[in-house]
Amino acid sequence: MSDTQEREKLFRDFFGGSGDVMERFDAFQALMVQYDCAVREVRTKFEVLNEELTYRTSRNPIESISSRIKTPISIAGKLRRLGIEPTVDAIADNLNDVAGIRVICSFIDDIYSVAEMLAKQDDITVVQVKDYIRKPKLNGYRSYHMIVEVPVFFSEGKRLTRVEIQLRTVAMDFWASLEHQMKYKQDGADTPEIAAELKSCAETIAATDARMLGIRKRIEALREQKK
Ligand code: 0O2
Repeated sequence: MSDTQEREKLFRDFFGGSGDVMERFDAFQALMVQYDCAVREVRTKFEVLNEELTYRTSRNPIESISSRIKTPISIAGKLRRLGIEPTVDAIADNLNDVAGIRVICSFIDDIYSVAEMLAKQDDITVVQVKDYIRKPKLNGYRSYHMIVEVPVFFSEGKRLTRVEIQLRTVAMDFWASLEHQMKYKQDGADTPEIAAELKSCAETIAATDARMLGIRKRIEALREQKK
């Protein structure tokens, strides 16, 4: 089965209902193209910032960027969990994280710098911010989440599109990736001891992040003195 045939089958399974299924499939494909273009726009914005800052400061604030578009199954599953009938219109109206970008920064202050630089760009509207660094989740999860709206220019006009951005340090990403693999959303295999151990690891990692930032600042101060 080709990729397109597979997506069409998933679409029929999960987005059933009355009316012409091919028409709804086309609308779904068009919406996914829109999200894909929005992700590419925002990703380019981070790449441009990274290149400019690397050139200006001789160190790169961004280590890596990854992005993804939610799969049809995941989209349908989330709408169902929210108690919303899975239709194409419901996706854009109710989901903020169909298009997602993860930006891995070198140091904690880089996260706040690049987030602020992005937010200041005049074609970006910040819809929501969740600062899980200043206020970590109870399980120890740390990351800076933004939902932004970006215009995507198509032949017939502009479409404002939401993109979820997660910014974290390399160290925060190490914890979140392993915790995601082992535990996140996998109910039933948890004990208070495991939760406490994971939280303790998150705290050790956060303390190391803070120390690494302190070391960088000391090195920078020494360099300044020598000038
Ligand atoms: P996945 O599998 O990564 O795609 P929302 O569900 O987005 O409407 P929520 O949960 O309040 O509402 O959003 P939030 O807090 O901004 O978290 C969204 C994303 O952050 C998750 O996406 C995860 O990627 C990540 N995340 C949040 N909490 C945790 C956590 O405790 N551990 C880990 N490893 N990641 C977390 P998804 O779509 O839920 O999951």
